[in-house]
Amino acid sequence: MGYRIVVAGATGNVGREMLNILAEREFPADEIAVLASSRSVGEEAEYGETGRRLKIQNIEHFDPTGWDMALFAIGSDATKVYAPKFAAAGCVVIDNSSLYRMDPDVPLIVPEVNPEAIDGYKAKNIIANPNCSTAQMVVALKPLHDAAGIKRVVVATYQSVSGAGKAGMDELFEQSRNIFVGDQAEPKKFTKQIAFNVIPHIDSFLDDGSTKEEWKMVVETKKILDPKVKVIATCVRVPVFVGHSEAVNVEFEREISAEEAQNLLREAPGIMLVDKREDGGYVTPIECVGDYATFVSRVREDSTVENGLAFWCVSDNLRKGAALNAVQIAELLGRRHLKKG
Ligand code: 11C
Repeated sequence: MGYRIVVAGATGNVGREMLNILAEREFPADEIAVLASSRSVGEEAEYGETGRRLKIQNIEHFDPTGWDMALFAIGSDATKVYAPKFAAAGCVVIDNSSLYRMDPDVPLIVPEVNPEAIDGYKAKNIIANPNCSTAQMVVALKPLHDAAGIKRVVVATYQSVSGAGKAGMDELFEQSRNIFVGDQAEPKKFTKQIAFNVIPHIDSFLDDGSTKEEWKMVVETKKILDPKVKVIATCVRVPVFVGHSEAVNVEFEREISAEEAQNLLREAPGIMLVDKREDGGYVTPIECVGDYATFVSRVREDSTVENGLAFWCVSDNLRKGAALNAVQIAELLGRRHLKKG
């Protein structure tokens, strides 16, 4: 006997990837319901490459009673309406929005980093999935933190336009085409031209001059990895369709060489170390698309601080940064709490 699982937001970038990944990983589902807003009712969603097509149902009229888990990729506003309803009906919500991430009664989970924290899900029947830029960074930091104790992280991100949804991808495509044919490249979704440019601004500005995306990397890393770890982030949008990259500098309590770090990262779950120290011996976002791993390259010592290391990491933001992590949480929940069969 398998699970009855719901995917809400099945027409978006992340919802589609959730269906692909459930199918790829042969998630033991007896039944799958795919939900979206009334606009998409009547359409169908593909269940990965299985050839199965699932009819999209209206989330407004869906009764979650008797369903085991729901993967939500519907944004904070809709989550606020539907997550409490699903959770109260006994269907555990695994939510990709930022709404519940910092709620002390909601575990924020990256299965390679803090799987045991999932045991707290019963307080609200909700589990939160982190921001994409946080997820890949904490997977890479975890084995290094266990070995040498991280004091401080300085990170600059290079985030793809798919983090801003389909509208972000369309804007990069249209602006690039318009520039080639000599037309205007007016910004709509982004605040400045994204084609052939980079924009040091993701999400809204906060009073201290940082952005909400940068704040998320700070507070989510503390909640998932260790509240003692200090983080400063500069989050930048780049003209890449899929795949977030990060340049990370870490200061440790104890000495750790680049070679020790490479050996730890090579063995760590969820990481693929590609660090050849030669032309092309590193991973770029184009190469990570469709993959599950967080790729780490360019590991080296940082002599500007005591016990410092620097590295580069890249991951598919729609997968490890969102849909894959959500499916891994569903698998973890099944193994630890909702056993079937
Ligand atoms: C971006 N990281 O690249 C964002 C997208 O809190 O889940 C995901 C926002 C979030 O724009």
